[in-house]
Amino acid sequence: MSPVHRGASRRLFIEAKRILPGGVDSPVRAFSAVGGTPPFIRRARGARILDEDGRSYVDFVMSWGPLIHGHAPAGLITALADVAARGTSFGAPTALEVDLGLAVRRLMPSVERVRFVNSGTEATMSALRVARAASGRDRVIKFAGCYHGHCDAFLVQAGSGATTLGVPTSPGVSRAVAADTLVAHYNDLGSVDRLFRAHRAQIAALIVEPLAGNMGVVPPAAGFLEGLRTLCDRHGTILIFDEVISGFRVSPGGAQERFGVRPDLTCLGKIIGGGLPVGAYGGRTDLMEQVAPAGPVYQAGTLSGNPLAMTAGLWALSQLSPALYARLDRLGQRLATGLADAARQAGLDLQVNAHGSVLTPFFTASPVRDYQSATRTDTAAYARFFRGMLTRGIYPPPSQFEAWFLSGAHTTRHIDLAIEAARATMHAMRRRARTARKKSGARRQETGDA
Ligand code: KE4
Repeated sequence: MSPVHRGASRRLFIEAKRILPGGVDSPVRAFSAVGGTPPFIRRARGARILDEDGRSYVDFVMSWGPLIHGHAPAGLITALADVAARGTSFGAPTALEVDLGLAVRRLMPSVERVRFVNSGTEATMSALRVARAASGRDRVIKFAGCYHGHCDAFLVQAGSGATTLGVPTSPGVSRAVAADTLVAHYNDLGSVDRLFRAHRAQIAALIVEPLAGNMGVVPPAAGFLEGLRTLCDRHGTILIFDEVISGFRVSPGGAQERFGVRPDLTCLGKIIGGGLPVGAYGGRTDLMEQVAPAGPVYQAGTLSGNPLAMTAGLWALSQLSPALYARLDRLGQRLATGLADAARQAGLDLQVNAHGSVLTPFFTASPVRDYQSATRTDTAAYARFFRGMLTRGIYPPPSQFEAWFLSGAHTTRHIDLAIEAARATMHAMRRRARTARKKSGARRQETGDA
């Protein structure tokens, strides 16, 4: 298939690079890992996005997770228009923040107190500060390939865009900060135990994505989360669940409800804002009462808890239902099975890690259970697959190390369109690989290298 010539997006990308670093406001959007020009999006509705060249795509990025109800649902737009007319931000308390805080606690009882912020990064950064203050310790354990936003302490062997761009440990993070960040291996309790033994009584917190999404989707192995809980209890370390992706995604109560492990602190984002900028951190009362002005741990934010974002979050949580999750599970399973079948028919090695409405296809014959196995997969194949899907009107994440997201706006038809596009793309990949091998063989014969 010839590459899509996107005149308007191409012109906009050139112009964007003259004012925005890389032409984007978040690195993964620049398509560096998959090549080509990113479509500039004009508008979206339901499961579809429309670019500036008038091309429509079935969207499996969904703004990287917040849009569990799809793009621009009518109820949300109405609620936002109504509340915006009364003022967008006051810098003063509102009842809406209380309502959303209570809604979060009803769904996640471990969140006894909560503070709203404006992004997942702010949530994780603040949770770590609370843990350090409460414990009087400095060190933090994270996992290679997990991504907790761009706070310095977490940009060490980070996943998501940091891995996608080949800078899992970012320049600009001071050696002193990096020295306090210890890195373990996901689904490997032994690697965690060894860090605890080596840094006894110095570890303030352990932060984990209870369902990893930023090395691609990697579910927790049986007993892994329970083991983390046990080790943290044994060493007096605060267990932080980064549920920015999994919160309200894998179940109404997030991964902590789905897997039955209670963290001390939880970080939230994405769905909690319904598509507007909201993050949150919360958990045990004794910890959260350390946060100013109740306690001495300072954290603040001009637009934290603003009525627009609170309204969007309240609407999003109010629409969560058992029927929605049952539907998302069915559609996620259908897509995962369809991608695997397409690869088998094309004779390509593919592993599809899936959990409910999030999944990641990896081009490899081996299981993907952690960062090491994820980074050994054929990312060039993923890039070819991505370009083929985009050409065929499907918009997956432009990186191997991300999750595909479904929503309540996706239908069986959308899933089947994606599967049909995957079949055609994978067959084309197979044909191209065969042709390349034949040409390579012919060249070797000519030069006598055979
Ligand atoms: P934000 O600061 O981007 O709102 O949240 C940071 C964050 C924290 N924790 C987890 C588990 C996350 O996945 C994220 C952000 N996710 C990425 C996608 N993997 C956001 C997309 C982007 O960086 O452009």
